[in-house]
Amino acid sequence: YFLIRNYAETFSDTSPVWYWQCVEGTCQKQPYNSSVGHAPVGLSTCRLSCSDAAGLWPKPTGEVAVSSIFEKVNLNSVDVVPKQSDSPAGELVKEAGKVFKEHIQATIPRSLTPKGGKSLIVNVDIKDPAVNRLTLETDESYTLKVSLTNDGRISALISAPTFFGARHGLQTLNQLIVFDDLKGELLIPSDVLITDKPAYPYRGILLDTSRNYITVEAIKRTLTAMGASKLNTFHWHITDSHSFPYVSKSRPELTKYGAYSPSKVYTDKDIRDVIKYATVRGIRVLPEFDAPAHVGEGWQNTGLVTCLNWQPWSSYCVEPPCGQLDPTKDEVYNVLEDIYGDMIEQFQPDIFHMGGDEVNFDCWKNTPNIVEWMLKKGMNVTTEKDWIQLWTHFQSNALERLYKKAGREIPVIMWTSHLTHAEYLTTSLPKDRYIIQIWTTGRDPQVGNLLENGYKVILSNYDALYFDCGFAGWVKDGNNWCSPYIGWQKVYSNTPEQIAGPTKKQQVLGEEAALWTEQADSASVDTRLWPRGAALAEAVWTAPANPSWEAAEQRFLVHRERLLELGINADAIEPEWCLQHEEN
Ligand code: CP6
Repeated sequence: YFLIRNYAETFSDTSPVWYWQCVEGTCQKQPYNSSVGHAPVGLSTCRLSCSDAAGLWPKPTGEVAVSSIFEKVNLNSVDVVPKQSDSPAGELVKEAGKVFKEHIQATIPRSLTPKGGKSLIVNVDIKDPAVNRLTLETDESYTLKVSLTNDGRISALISAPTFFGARHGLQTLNQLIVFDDLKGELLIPSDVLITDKPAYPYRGILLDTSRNYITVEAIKRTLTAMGASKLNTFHWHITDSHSFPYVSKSRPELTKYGAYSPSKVYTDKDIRDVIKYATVRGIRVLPEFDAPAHVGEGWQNTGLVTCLNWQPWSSYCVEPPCGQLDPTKDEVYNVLEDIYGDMIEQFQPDIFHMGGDEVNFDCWKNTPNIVEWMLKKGMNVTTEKDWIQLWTHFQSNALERLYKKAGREIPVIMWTSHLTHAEYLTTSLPKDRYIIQIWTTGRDPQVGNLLENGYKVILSNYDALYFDCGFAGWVKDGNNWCSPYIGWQKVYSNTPEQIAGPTKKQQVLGEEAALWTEQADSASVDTRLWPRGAALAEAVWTAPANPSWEAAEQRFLVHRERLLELGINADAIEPEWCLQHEEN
């Protein structure tokens, strides 16, 4: 954006050589000469008045009326004022107000200090100020108005049923305040009316912090970008067989033996810090404790895990190192109860993820004490059904311990697995207790069966939402572990309606992109997640009936620039030339 000034300065010229003008719905570069009869504007300002939906991302689902007349904002006189000041929501609005100001500051290049302008007061009116936790029923809608007051100030009003809606309104307002590089001014449209609400309540990102440790700093960058894109669920896949960075208050030895190093851990303080950072940005932190498979490091001395590090690994697990809890040991459920209790206390989750993916029956079958236990109980050990029975024993005991610690029948998410196959589904995982997260493709017959049986589902179909795929890492069966790379266009088009169909989309709670970290760590999370995570955000917030990435491309490029401003290393997807030139 600063090319114009620098270019002019290079040539010892104080006036710009070009400016942007909205011509028939596209921003076009115009030669500048001082006889231009109106104030020339920079690209960011032009986009606001010229782009589809004022360049907002995700695109609002209600009314969007934004004037193309701008007012200059005085950066030093911006105030966000909660009407319900002494309330849980009021406190959150004060924090969100700080984030709002930081985001405005981030649009301004360090070398420039915009001068003058009108003061901006943002009044936030929340109907239910007691709500400070997100649930699947939380109303996230908002209305945003901007107008000029008689006494020469700019007034914004955000009204919402809850803090979570109000926060989205603040984010939309953030996107409407632009720094005009040509004028060196901070601008806001003088007249705005926007009504908006998400199409789906669950809009998530999964981050695996076990295969590689992810720093709290990188997690916070992820939350910043999520908030800026109106995603609302950070699914923390905090443990797996590779490492155990989660510090459990009651079972700290799991971390002592299971973390990669004493510093590659998440302490109680780290976790509370992450949760606070997330809540202010409208995001729930959803803990997953994956079991009975995907355990290993940390459990070595407990005697509760079988096939730990067995070889050849491919006979006993999907990826090494293998490890699976032994469902026949009563002590397993005591440890689980303790971990669940710690997590419930820290996260105060409205829903809990119990994992349940990729259980390998040959692992249990080759464990003599398990076979012995089953035979003693009069069970068989030959067919798939027998192992399903053992797993169901595990799942019902684990669930009971979770409910006990939650003090209620907390809704539980489980991955698609053998248990979600048609023949076992309704008996193993009753639909009033379990939400199913689908990681297999949308074409999997399981999807139709889950929907037919009335289950609520979350879509994470790997052919569109596995953001770890397509990178040169470890090879399995002669092929890349997972491939190919999934382009943002595919993510954008993967709306619930496209996968579940128009009649069953009500059963879809939303979607989640997954970043498994076998081939990623803190250095790569930004480029893997962004800007593709934003493509997912519009697929579930706006959920266009006929998604067209072509129609969204210019706005998407603008949003990617916003993420860069916020310090997110969002990947480039095409030459900057495309940001400046629209195909007609
Ligand atoms: N780890 C866990 C993983 C995967 C899953 N669960 C996974 C499976 C297949 C692909 C990518 C990731 N690495 N715990 C599946 C839910 Cl292609």
